[in-house]
Amino acid sequence: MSELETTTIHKSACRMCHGGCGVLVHMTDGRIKKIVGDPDSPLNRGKICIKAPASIELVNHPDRLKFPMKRAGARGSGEWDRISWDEAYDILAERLGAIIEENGAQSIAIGTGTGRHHCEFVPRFANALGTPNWCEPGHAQCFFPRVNVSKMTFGDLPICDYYGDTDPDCVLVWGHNPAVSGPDGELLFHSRALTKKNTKFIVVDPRRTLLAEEAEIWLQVRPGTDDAVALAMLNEIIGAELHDADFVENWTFGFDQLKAHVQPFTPEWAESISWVPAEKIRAAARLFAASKPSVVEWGCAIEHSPNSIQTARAIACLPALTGTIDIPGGWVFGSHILGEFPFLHDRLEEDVKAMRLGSDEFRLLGRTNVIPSAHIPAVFEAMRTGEPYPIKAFLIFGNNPLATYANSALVRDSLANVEFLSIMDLFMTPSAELADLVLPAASWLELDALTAFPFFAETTALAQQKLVQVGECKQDEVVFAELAQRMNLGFGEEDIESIFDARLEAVGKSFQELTRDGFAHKPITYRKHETDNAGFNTESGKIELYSLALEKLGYDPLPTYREPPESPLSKPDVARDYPLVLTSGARILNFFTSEHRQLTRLRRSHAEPLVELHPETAIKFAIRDGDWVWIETRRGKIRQKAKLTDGIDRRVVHVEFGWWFPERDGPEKGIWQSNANLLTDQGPPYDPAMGTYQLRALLCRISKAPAPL
Ligand SMILES: Nc1nc2c(c(=O)[nH]1)N[C@H]1C(S)=C(S)[C@@H](COP(=O)(O)OP(=O)(O)OC[C@H]3O[C@@H](n4cnc5c(=O)[nH]c(N)nc54)[C@H](O)[C@@H]3O)O[C@H]1N2
Ligand SMILES: Nc1nc2c(c(=O)[nH]1)N[C@H]1C(S)=C(S)[C@@H](COP(=O)(O)OP(=O)(O)OC[C@H]3O[C@@H](n4cnc5c(=O)[nH]c(N)nc54)[C@H](O)[C@@H]3O)O[C@H]1N2
Ligand code: SF4
Ligand SMILES: [Mo]
Repeated sequence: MSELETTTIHKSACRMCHGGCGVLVHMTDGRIKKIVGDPDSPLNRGKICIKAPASIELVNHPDRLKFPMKRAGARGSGEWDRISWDEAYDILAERLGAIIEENGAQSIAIGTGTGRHHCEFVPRFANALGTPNWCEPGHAQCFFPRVNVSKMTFGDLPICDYYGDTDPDCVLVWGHNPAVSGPDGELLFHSRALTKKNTKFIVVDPRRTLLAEEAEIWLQVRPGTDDAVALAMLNEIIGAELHDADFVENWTFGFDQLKAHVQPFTPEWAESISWVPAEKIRAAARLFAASKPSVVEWGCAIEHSPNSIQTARAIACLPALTGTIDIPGGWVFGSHILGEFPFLHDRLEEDVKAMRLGSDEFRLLGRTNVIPSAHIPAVFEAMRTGEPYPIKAFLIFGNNPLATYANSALVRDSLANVEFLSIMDLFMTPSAELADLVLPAASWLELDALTAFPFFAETTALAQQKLVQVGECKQDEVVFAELAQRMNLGFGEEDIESIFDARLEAVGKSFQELTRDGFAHKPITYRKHETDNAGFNTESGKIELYSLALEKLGYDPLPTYREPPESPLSKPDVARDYPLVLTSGARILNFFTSEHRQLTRLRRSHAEPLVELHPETAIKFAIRDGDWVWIETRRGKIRQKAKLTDGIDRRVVHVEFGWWFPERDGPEKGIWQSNANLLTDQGPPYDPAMGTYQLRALLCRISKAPAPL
């Protein structure tokens, strides 16, 4: 280092996944040199994963989109003209203005992806624009089923208390792999650390994960049948009177109804459905009931099936029965450090809200949801058919729709039908190649953001600060405000710092002050329901084993089982041709959704997409470890490389999701080769309340494939 160079250290929060691990960013003469964990962060306490240092490569990557671009040739031809932001805003204002005038704002759909820095600003922008139709591939099938179920059952979202002096005695890990996925970043480190302590693990997963290896009990469930297992655990706990009778009596509502309801759902009944031996289900129920404090780590696998709400409801009833709620080391409610986010929901008139696609049928998704959203299949159908009204424009801010929505071929056909497609992204993805306008997005080191973690519990507020500028990249939030100004929307025009400052009033700091400190923390207090007999924020004031909210919406108030729509039991005729059960998308440490495939540091140790097979299944099809394998469903056919493991059932196949190959020439960049969503289905049936479609329990067949060219 020359004598003139100066190094400064800045606090920020890593956003290479949707977590927010506190980090220290070392800068020398305006360049990022090093990213290390912030030991002061109450969340990750100095730990980071391999993705955080790879951010430096992301910031400087030669393939980054750096300027707005407008399509020059035919759609998907890969021909682009560089334009200025001014011109981009002119195009947007003109095209959107014309659609609003002719068809109404509801004919503009807004898309985004999961939990990134701007995720709350996207529905806010949709509201500002006047459209009820915003969507993201992870909303009905990721986290929001859990959030909504929690609000309806407990009045708030419980999180696992890893933050105080008491460790959980038992962790019930359900359809979740936090030791890899985070997913709020720091959970990765907490879950791994607990395996070294006395905490016992029960893991419900079709694959033997790192935590399953360490577990007291591993329930190797057939994909998509978690509801049956959870109901049987309720049956066992209630039938053997293992529940906390005092807690149930004082703090829950509907125990007698639940008791009568779960009587038929014996562990033997669940065994015949889920392939999990009845004795193991009993043992898991008994261990969970005997442990206090205990927690549930539930993940998105329970939400990748069309019974997402009732599956989450059945699981949520378990800790309610054992009374491990809001106690040290238990399932606790957060401290909600920030003031409310200004979503601008009231900007939409009731008749406009009523036009939200799919909201008549999926009333939890489209109406009472904590952030009401449109039904994805209905949005794509409106693009294709113009029914019930046309979607003329789709504006996407951070989503690669061909990679992450179900049934990529249908998605492609739907996108081809919209008159105007605009995509804002860090890179020219295969989906962005189909757009008319592409906008360059700033990465997490290039923007200011305020986020509170864990999501919806908000014990810790984190500031990200803009440290570098790449090309003409902008952060999405700024684009929303500038576009709102350009279009004279009269809503959503404020600068983002004023929004951050308003949310931080409760903390007593400005955003600038938070930026200096990196974070603000509000510790969790316990047994809040006992304080002044406050109870729970539900209609009955108690934990609702019987959900009055669901009943009011016209859905089952008690948890139910529903066989996956394409399974050996529900479609035996299809199973004759497609005899294996397919699941998809278990998270990979190196990547985030369809991201990071271009970062050499992360790609090096996971170069190709892998399909997991049992060695005996592989022998049947003459497949060896490392061979390319065709995986085929009734929707499509892809190739991934065989990874043989006896940690998966002989009847089950797991494919990775999110795969495309940024290094390939041509605009398609290999999106049609190994992409799991060529196999999945967007069709009905959906979760009756949330509209969830099926990503993880389908029927497939396999065969040996030649290596792709
Ligand atoms: N590194 C990294 N971290 C991530 C992400 C990423 O892409 N990469 N993605 C983020 C996102 S969007 C999310 S939603 C979270 C997801 O993170 P998690 O909620 O942990 O979910 P997954 O890892 O997708 O899957 C968890 C487990 O579900 C199992 N599984 C598959 N089918 C079933 C089933 O039918 N039932 C049960 N019980 N289990 C099943 C898989 O074997 C897997 O081990 O991670 C987030 N964090
Ligand atoms: N088969 C199958 N499909 C799945 C899943 C599965 O397990 N199996 N998981 C589902 C789940 S849980 C989820 S949450 C979704 C995930 O779906 P998404 O979160 O939508 O993920 P991506 O499609 O990878 O889109 C993210 C895009 O945003 C870009 N990006 C990153 N940061 C920014 C930013 O700050 N601004 C902008 N404008 N762009 C940015 C990235 O480069 C990337 O192209 O996928 C779902 N799809
Ligand atoms: S877990 Fe997520 S937030 Fe934490 S360091 Fe890794 S990528 Fe960053
Ligand atoms: Mo997700």
